[in-house]
Amino acid sequence: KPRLYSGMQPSSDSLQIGNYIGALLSWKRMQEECDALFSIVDLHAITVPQDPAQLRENTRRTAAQYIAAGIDPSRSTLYVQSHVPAHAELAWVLNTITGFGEAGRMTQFKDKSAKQGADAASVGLFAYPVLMAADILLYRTEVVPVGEDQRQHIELTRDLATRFNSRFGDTFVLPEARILTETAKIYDLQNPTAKMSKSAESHAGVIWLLDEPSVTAKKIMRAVTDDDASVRFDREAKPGVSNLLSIYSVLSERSVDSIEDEFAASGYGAFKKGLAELVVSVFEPIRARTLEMLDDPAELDRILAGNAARAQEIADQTLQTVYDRIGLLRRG
Ligand code: AQP
Repeated sequence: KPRLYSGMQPSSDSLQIGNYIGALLSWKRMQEECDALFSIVDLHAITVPQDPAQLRENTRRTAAQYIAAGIDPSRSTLYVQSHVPAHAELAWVLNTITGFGEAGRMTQFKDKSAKQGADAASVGLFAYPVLMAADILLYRTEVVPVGEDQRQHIELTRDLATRFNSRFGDTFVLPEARILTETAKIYDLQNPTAKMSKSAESHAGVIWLLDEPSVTAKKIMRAVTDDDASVRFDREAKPGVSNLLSIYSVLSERSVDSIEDEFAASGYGAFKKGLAELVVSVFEPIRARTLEMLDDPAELDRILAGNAARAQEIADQTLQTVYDRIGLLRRG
């Protein structure tokens, strides 16, 4: 089975529907045919300021949502990144073979640091893609399912792996990005040309997995559309309606065409009502299961510890090989 690696940051107390559609749904499918590792990447989350108590809580909540959404911790390795020290250790080694200019060309860093202001951005944020390369390379990963925005980071990972292999001998497997389709990208309901995001400034356009059903329904009913009153997919001219159609299509496993046909004669109200019912019916059981698991944090921690041990076994082997190849003296 091909080895697969992916992760998500514990950067809020609930995941949003974009994380579900863009990541969890495909992870759930891919765990059947891959040897998958799914990480809660807390070391990545701290590249922007986090409240310590909240971060701890969000880490458990993210794990619970992974499991409630269908990631099976007895089949896939679901663990917390910082529980496996080799991530930070390999990242340090990779930092030493990464060019300063090379890292500076990463567009995500440019975007995020511009948002924060150049002086507020940390060295950690700058080195984020190198840590991501370490995550992937530690496990001899072959497949990395990511959105289009991560393509550049996977390219960097491949460059670093190639560089290391040619300098120190064949050590790393070159991973392939499995780029998720454009329809898997979900936009903010209030600002449908911007990606829906956990760290959006306003929550009005974000559908949270753990929102009360009535709140979810209200947000969908208030989603920005247009005055054309026709339920039709046109990303350019009708971004709001197109976004709602994407969500409808993915969650109902129906084609956009058939949904357009169904609502051809009705206005936006009926369409939104149908979508709200659909979203609530998918999220309600996930929400209930998540809250149930959060009632027993000791059991959740036990699962995470067992999975971290499994991940660590693989990671430590790779790290030891790397240390030997670059000439670090083994502790006697
Ligand atoms: N709007 C989205 N549409 C489709 N997929 C999405 N993902 C996130 N937003 C959307 C996917 O979810 C995973 C989460 O990755 P992450 O936690 O590392 O951060 P992100 O991509 O930056 O996600 P957020 O929600 O926007 O988090 P913050 O605000 O913390 O940066 C990835 O697989 C991503 O593609």
